[in-house]
Amino acid sequence: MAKDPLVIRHIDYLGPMATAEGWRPEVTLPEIAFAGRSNVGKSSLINKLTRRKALARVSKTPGRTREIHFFRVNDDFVLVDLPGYGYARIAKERKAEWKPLIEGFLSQSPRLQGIVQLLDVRHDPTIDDLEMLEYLAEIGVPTLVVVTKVDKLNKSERWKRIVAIAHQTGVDDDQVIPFSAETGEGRDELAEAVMQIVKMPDWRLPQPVEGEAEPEAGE
Ligand SMILES: Nc1nc2c(ncn2[C@@H]2O[C@H](COP(=O)(O)OP(=O)(O)OP(=O)(O)O)[C@@H](O)[C@H]2O)c(=O)[nH]1
Ligand SMILES: [Mg+2]
Repeated sequence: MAKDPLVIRHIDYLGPMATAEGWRPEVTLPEIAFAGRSNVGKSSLINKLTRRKALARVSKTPGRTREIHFFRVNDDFVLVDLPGYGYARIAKERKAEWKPLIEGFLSQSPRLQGIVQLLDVRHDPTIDDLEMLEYLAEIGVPTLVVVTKVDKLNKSERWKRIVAIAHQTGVDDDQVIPFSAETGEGRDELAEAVMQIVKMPDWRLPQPVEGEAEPEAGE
C-alpha cells in the first residue's frame, strides 16, 4: 500500500477567532482553511483527514461552529476550520455574520496557502457557495473542491452529480475530489492534495514570467 501522505504525529488546538478584528494565533506556518455550507460534513471530513475521532465536533444541529478554529498539524501546517455558512434556518442577522469574519480571515492571513472548499455531492451549489468560490478566485488562493457524502449515492448517480457540480462551479471534473467520511473514500487523495499545496511556493509572490519559465507540455 502507498505511503500515507499525511502522517499525524501531533495536533495542537491553538484557539478560536471570533471577529474579523479579533484574536488569532500568531502566524508561524502555512495555513490551509476548510470552508463550506453548514452541515456539508466539514467536521466529519476534518476528523477523517486527521484520523481523530472528535477533533472537530460533528453535530446533528447545523450551524454550531461560529468561530474560526486553528489546529497546528505536526510542524507542517495550521488547519483552519471556518464556520459553516448559509444555514437556512438561522435568522437573517446571523446569516450575514459569517461573511465579515471569513472574508476578514481570508484577506488578512499572510500565510494562507490554500482552501479546501466542500460541496455536498447531492445538492447544487448554493448562492453562498458560488459567492465563496468567486471570492477565492478573485484573491487567487489555490483552492481544492471536495464533494462530500458520496457514500449516499451509487457510482453512476455520483458521476452525474460531479459533472453537474463541476459545470456549475467552473472547475474541471477531474479536479473535484470525491469524499466520504463514512467509508474513508478520498481521505488519502485529499491528504496528498493538501500536502502538495502546503509545499507549493507562496502564490502571492510574483509567478515566473512567460518565456522565462519552462514551456508547458503540449502548449
Ligand atoms: N453518510 C454520510 N454522512 C455524513 C458524511 N459526512 C458528514 N455526515 C453527516 O452529516 C451531518 C453533518 O456533519 P458535520 O460533519 O457535523 O457537518 P458540518 O459541516 O461540520 O456542520 P456544522 O459544523 O454544523 O455547520 C452529520 O449527521 C454527519 O454524520 C459522509 O461522508 N457520509
Ligand atoms: Mg462543523
